[in-house]
Amino acid sequence: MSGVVVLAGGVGGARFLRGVREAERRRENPRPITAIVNTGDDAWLAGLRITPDLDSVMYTLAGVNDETRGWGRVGESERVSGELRSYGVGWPWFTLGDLDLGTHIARTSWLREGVPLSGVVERLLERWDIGIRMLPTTDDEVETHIELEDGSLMHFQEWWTRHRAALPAKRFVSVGVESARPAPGVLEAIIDADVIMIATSNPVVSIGTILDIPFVRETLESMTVKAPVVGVSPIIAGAAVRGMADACLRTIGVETSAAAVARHYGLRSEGGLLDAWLVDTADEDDLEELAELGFITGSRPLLLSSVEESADIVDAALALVHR
Ligand code: FO1
Repeated sequence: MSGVVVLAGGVGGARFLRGVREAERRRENPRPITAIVNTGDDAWLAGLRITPDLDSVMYTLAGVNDETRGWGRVGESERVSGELRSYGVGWPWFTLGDLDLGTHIARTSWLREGVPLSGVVERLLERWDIGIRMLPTTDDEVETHIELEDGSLMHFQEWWTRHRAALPAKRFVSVGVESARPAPGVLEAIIDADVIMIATSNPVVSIGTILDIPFVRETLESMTVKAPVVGVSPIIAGAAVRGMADACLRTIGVETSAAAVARHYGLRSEGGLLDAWLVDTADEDDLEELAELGFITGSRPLLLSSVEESADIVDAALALVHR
């Protein structure tokens, strides 16, 4: 059995995974953890392959992430990015730190040797012992783009970091998704899992983009998967905790509430994703409606304020399906 399998995005997902690792460490018999991480934010930049969500998880669980900015390395410097800006190379609004560039150069050199992204992740993790297994959702390049009002496509990173998701978006497009396939180990981990967790990541551009890779959603929702699926709400008191999840939810016509996200993910017994859904105490009013729909529900404070607190949140979520 592949233990605890977690679908996760970047910054919020990394903090959630730190809680999953701590929760398992506190158990008498810790189970293996497999993170299936979103690759839709990835981009080619200055000739290098950037994989923000994989890097956020790797750096955070290695304890070398910049806790303040939420992305990149602690103790970072930006000498090379100043040079790139002077040459007009890359995106001036997307800073690649010097240490971070080390990761991108290593990744790109291996990719150029023909190593698939999943192999690159394995090699990077030989250096950072993060205590969990991390899989990219796919080895194929499937990048999230935004279709703007005028019909043009903009890369997610430009919309997100340059425009702070303030440009009205008509829809999200995962370019090339039709021909993509899950990375080695992804479907097997889902099928063999003891329990599957949906992290407090952006339901649209982190979790949704994982589910949109062919066969992922179908496998998760098929009854061959015996593991219960429990999610933790990324919305607290009707507001997105991190990033601009509300802008993304609005784009797909989903209300920014704990209940609306659960309904969006759907109930497992009706062909959806979730068996159980944990909300913040501020959203307890939503629980009655969700329970009537058939969700197993619970509530507690959900701010991932510390590793201990994150582990307590994970334990509370697991308790919903380990009755
Ligand atoms: N986010 C920003 O808001 N500004 C940046 O300059 C920036 C640079 C950056 C470099 C590497 C990396 O892995 C992530 C970076 N991010 C930056 C965050 C990134 O947009 C997010 O991690 C995700 O892509 C969105 O969740």
